[in-house]
Amino acid sequence: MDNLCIDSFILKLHDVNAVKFGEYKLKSGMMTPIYIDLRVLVSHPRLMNQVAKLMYQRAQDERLEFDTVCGVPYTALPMATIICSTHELPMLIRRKEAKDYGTKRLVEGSFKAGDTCLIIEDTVTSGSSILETAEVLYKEGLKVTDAIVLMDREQGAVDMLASKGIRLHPIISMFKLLNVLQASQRIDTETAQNVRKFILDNNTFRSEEQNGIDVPGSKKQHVEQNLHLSYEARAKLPNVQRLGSKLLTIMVDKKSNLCLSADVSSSEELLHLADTLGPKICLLKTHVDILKDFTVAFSQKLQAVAEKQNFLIFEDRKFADIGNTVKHQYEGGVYQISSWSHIVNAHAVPGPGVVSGLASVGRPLGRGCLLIAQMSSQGSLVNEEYTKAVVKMAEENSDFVIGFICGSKITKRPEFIHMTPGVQMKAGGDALGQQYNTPEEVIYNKASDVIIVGRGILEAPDRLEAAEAYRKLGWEAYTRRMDQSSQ
Ligand code: S5P
Repeated sequence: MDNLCIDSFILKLHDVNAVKFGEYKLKSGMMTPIYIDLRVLVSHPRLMNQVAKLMYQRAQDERLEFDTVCGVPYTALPMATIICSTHELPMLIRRKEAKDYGTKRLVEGSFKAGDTCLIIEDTVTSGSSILETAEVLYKEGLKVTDAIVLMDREQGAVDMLASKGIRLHPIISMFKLLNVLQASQRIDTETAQNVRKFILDNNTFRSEEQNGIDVPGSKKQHVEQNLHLSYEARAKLPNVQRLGSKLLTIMVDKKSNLCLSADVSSSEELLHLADTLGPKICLLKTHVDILKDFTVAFSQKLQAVAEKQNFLIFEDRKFADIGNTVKHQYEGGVYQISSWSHIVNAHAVPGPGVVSGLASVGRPLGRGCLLIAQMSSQGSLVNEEYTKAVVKMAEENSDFVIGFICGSKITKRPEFIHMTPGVQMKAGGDALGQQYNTPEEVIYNKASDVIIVGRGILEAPDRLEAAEAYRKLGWEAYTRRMDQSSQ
C-alpha cells in the first residue's frame, strides 16, 4: 500500500477529530492518553469510502480467501457494508443481542457451515472484540482465519489473535500514526513520546503472560512453544509475512538453510552458479554493484533461474540513507533492484524512515527486507543496545521486515528469520577483518536460521560439492537443535 496515501489519510483522521489526545477511559477501564474514535467517520462519506478502499486493497494484497464478510458491531458495520456493496460480496450481520421474537438468530444473512468469514473492525486494543465476534461465528459453523482492522493500537491484539489462529491485518498502527502526526507537527515530541511509552508499557497480551499463568493451551505456553518451532511450523504462523513464509517453505522443501553469497564479477558466471548450485540453496545473495556487465536482461535471466531452481534472490545492497533517497535507489537507477530482488537489507542507522522508504516501493510488490542488527566484521561498532533498537524497529515494521542479518538469534518472535554471514568450515578470518564461525556454531549454538556462505564455496576446488557440504552441515545442525529442544 502506498505510504504517502496512508500518511495523508492519517492527517485526515486527525482533521475530523477521530484521534484525540488527553485522558480517556477504554472499554476495559484502562486510562489512555490517546483515544481513537472512528465512529465520527459515518459523517464523512469520502473518508468512509477511503477506509473501505484501503481495507479491500489489503485483502487483495494479502490474497485473502473468504466467502463472506462481517463487520464487528457497530462502528465497523458501515465499513463492511461499503466493501460488500462496492465489490458485490455477501455480508453477514452479527447481532449483539438475540431478538426475543422471530428467529432468535445471532447471525443474519445466508451462509453454510464451513464458509470462511472475513472480519472487519475499526480499532483494536487487545483484540477481544474481534474474538467475541469470531466466537459467535464459530458457533454457527463458520470459519474465521483473517481480520482486517483500520487502526491497531499495538497493545497485543496481533499476538493474542494469532494465538487463537486469526491473522490480524492492520491498515494503520499506533507507531505509524504517531510518527506521521509528529512529523506534520500536529503533536509535539513530548506528547508523542508519552503515548509511545504508554503503548509499550501497556501490552495486554504480554501482561497476561507475565501473570505467570501456565495452564496448557494458555497464551504463555503458546509463546514459549514458539521459541522452538520448526521452519515448517513457522511458515504457517498466522503473523508470518507471505515472503517469510515462502522462504521457510523453500527451506523445508529443499532441506536447505544455505544462502549462497554469489560475489562474482561476471553475470555469466553468476547465472551459471545460480543454475548449478540452485538445487542446494534456499537463497542466492548478490552484490549487483560488483558485476562489471549488469544488464536488465541479466536480471530477467536470474529471475527465471530462481523460479526454475526454487530459491529467492537477496540483493545485499545495505541501504543506509533517508527514506526518500533509498526509495529511489531501490526502484530506480541502472539496477532497478526492486524489480528483480525478493529481499534487500538495510542499516537501521537512519531511523525508521529507511524502512518506510523501502516499504513504499517493496511492499506493493510483495518484497521483504532484512535489518542489519549485527555485523561479522572485526571492530564492528554495533553494541547490544543498538541491536535491541533494531529488533524494535523490525517489530514496528513487521509488514515489510522479515528478519535480520545477525550473528545469533536476537528475538524470540518466530516470524522473524535470522541470517548469519561470516561462515566457513573452520572458524577464523580473512586479512580484511572478516570473522568466520562454523555452520554448527551458527545454527546449533547460536540458533540462527540461515547460513550465508561466500568464499567457503566460491574458492573451493569443486563448488557444487562444497555447496552440498555446507547445505548438509547447516541442515543437520538445525535438525539436531530441533531434536534437542523437543526432548
Ligand atoms: O556482517 C556482515 C554482513 C554481510 S551481508 N558480514 C558479511 O560478510 N556480509 C556479507 O556476506 C558480505 O558482504 C559478503 O557478501 C558475504 C560473506 O562472504 P564470505 O566470502 O566472507 O563468506
